[in-house]
Amino acid sequence: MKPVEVQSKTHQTRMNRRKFIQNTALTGAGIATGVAAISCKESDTKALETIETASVPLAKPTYISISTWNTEKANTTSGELLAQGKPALDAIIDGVAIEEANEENTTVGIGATPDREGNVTLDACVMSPEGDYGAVLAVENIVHVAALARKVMEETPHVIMAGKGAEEFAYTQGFKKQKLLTPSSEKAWKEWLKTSNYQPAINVENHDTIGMLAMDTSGKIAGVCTTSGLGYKMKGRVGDSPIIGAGLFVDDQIGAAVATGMGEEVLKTVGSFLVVELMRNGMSPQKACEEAIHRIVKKGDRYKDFQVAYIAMNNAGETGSYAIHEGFTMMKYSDGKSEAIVSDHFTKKP
Ligand code: SD4
Repeated sequence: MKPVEVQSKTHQTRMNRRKFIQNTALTGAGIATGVAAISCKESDTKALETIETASVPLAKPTYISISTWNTEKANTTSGELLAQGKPALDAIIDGVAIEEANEENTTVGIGATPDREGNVTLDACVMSPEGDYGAVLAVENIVHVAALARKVMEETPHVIMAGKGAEEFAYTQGFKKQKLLTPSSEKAWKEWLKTSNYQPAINVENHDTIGMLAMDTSGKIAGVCTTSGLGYKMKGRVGDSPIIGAGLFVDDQIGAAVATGMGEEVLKTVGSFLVVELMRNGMSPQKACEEAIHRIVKKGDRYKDFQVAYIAMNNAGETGSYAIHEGFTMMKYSDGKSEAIVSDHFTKKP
């Protein structure tokens, strides 16, 4: 792949201009960089008129990484790679690998909570700026399933691989076999067996599915989601996280969204695709996340017992997040600064 530094200024200018015009046409918000306005030709009169009448807010950040929950180390790792000019997809795969290898995170990678029969099965997917997709479902014995999903995308004629087939494919790609059930996750599972009460917690702050979206210095957007799914799920259960449009969706021309929480509800509303389509129709990332949550809560009262949250970014560098309940945080790293953004939520008292 062409190194980012080598991409000519002309390329970047062209891209910024293209993105700006498109964004302006879609949102009317007039979010621009100076470069975009300067580089417009006469043939773009219509777009220029919009530029001239629109207010021009702060310049777009040169790169951004956002992630679900308090996953600061992972998100900062991604952000710092972006700062070095690494492509968005590389940055986020390396970023989420931190949580996949973190034994204390009981919902991702090694040390994750198993299904009710004691098997740790992982789900992950990736989407590239080109709109390509790869996913693995219910994979055992492999820690870095996000990287494996990327291999499915890049090295196979398929987009989804599941179970044993995905695991065997991993070994052909040089992944190591590793036991994912740690002494502590095994102990917790044995405790759980005493009651076998299946009650997914509303929030598992600091330790939950990690979804990450990034825009790199050339303006390209990629996304990833990696998880062990709901703790003590039925054997064979797969959630939203590895499913395109539900757990993750990226359209580099518009933006990207990723979900966390009760996957069954995200699947039924095709949540991440919905967020991106709402942005395509002019909504900000924040409003789009809010509308996607409203689609879930308006179905009845069941939302009182589960959490769902979305994070999103658009190609102008705006970000947003929204959850059903209090307690969800989005990490954001842009232009050298890391922030933990406490998400607004639907059940907030007026
Ligand atoms: C799932 N959405 O498997 C995942 C779990 C999750 O926060 O994100 N938990 O349903």
